[in-house]
Amino acid sequence: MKAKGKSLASKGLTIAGVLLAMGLLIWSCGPREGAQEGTAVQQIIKQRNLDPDDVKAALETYMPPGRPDPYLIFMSGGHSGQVIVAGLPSMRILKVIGVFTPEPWQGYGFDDDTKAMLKASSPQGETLTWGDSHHPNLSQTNGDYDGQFLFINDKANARVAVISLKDFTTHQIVRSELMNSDHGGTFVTPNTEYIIETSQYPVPIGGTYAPLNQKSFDDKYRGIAVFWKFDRTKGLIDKSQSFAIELPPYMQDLSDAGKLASYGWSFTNSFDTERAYGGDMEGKPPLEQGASQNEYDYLHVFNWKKAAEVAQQDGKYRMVDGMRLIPLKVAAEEGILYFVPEPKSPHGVDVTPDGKYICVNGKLDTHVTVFSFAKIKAAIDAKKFEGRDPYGVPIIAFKDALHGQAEIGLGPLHTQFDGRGYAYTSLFIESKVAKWSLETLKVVEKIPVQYNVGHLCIPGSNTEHPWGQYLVALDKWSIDRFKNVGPLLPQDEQLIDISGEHMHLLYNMPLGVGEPHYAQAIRSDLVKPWSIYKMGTNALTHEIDPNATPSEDKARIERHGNVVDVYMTEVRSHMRPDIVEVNQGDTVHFHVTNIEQTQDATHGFGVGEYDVNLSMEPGKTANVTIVVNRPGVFPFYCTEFCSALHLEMAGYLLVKPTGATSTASAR
Ligand code: CUK
Ligand code: CUA
Repeated sequence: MKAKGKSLASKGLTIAGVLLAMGLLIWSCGPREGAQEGTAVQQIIKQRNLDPDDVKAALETYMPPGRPDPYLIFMSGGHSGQVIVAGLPSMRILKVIGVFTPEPWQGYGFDDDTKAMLKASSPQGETLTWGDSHHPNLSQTNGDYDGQFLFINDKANARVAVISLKDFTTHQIVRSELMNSDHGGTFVTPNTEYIIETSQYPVPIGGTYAPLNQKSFDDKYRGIAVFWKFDRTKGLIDKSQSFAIELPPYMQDLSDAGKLASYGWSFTNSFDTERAYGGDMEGKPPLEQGASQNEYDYLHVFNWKKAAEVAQQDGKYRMVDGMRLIPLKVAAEEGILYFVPEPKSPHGVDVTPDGKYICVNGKLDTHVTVFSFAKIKAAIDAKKFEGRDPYGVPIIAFKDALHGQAEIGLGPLHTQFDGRGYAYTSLFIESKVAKWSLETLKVVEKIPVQYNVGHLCIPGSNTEHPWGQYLVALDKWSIDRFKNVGPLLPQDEQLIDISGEHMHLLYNMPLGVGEPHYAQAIRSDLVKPWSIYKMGTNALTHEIDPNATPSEDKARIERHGNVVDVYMTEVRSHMRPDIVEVNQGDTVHFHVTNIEQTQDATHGFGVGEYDVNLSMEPGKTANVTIVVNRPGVFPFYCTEFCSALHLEMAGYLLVKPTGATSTASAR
């Protein structure tokens, strides 16, 4: 595979040309100094063996110290279970948000509230310690990003998380017993009315058991689509107003919501309409083979507006795990669900910014198939179907829904839009990004990427108004791109400039903290986070914590039997109280408040051997409970280097064995 694919001659670039173009060679200062600077720059270029493309790319991605990036990109962390936030175009990582996996630096999953949240979303009673985050989606108002919330799914455990962009922390994790894996989420409707989550691997509904044979698979196993209702004022999903739709046991893959022309509808594609389920040691083909027989699978077309109405009508839904479930039969009869044949075991489905077209990426087919929503709607209105699937769902004929097919290349997976009439599709097998025209459906250019590209991300691509300046290719393999750091290689996130007529590669970002699947990027100025917390804020509820200790004179220790409440304040550079003496077996609640209101004056609260670590941002209150079964002396200390006397910001937790003399009485 050719790495850079550049031809200097064809682009007619010279170092001097690039520098001149960037206004670098001639400084605003006098000509003599300018010439000297130019020489110095040229020396660096020579020493570092750079060519004109390198220099141009470096200049386009470099952010001078103190200057923030114009875009923020939110990348899923794959089986790290987290979300990674970076700046574009510098590709500097700004934060890893703890979502489905505990994250000690943020104290996420260590305080009582986030620990309880992770536990409550774990189905087996034991707290899950990982997730598989795939598809981040930014909240929208009128079809554009509003910078308020981010949602993400956990494919492994069928969970959906709500992240507040007020503080870039996870605020809610929900889960429905209806499914136990998801992939077609999270995708939001244009006003974030609903967050779509669809299952990937069919299972018996409601976490029950059914044997795995064809009859049982066909009759008992089901796919599910959940439409989680989002309450924007609370910033939380409202399970009681959410609903689900039962689906045939196909493997539903990705989703996207309609907008403008297709508002009120959503689309989910599928593979394995063969209903294969593996069994390679039982004489059946492995799933990859069994699921790849049919030339067409089914694009699922949902009328979610209609479904929301039907979910309120008595007798049309049943309650499962506290959620309204619309049975498959009702969905088919009420005009909630339709199928359109789609080639062939496709992967991503992406609605164009005008909402008129639905692009299905072929995966095993070399095309992006472009369906017309107007045609789909006309067929539905005319009740023009070519038949029904074995579960009674009406099928719209391929030709009745088709707008056209773009011949793209090998392994089309995901498509993004620049808002200027072009679409960009990742080609996994070719390791290329193809740029093609939405008007002519013809490829205009391909650029090699390194290597095996999955998703792409153009800022604002899934909104009505993509910004379209950059494209990030999220590559799965990086083989020869970076210094070898052992058999587990970093992922390669490649920044590509798409602002001009030709695409050109700007930057390779090695990512060694997770495997991003999808990413979304937003203009930075649209995100307006807090710089500090209001005094005593609970970071999970965003309300004043009932146990907040807003000033040092309120710091205290209260004992009620064998329960001890420690109301602690933190300020540079001490904790109050700094000696906490308890008895073996006591339950100790630490209620810690950072009473600072200075930006970045973050403290920590770490207790060794008891697995406690909190991140205490200015104004935050956090609670952590431990049962002190192990006697001894345990230093606690501030875990964030906050001041010159940070090391002195410490104290002692004394756990007195039964019958011992107390420190106080011995004094
Ligand atoms: S998926 Cu990973 S490359 Cu989960 Cu959207 Cu396509
Ligand atoms: Cu407070 Cu270190």
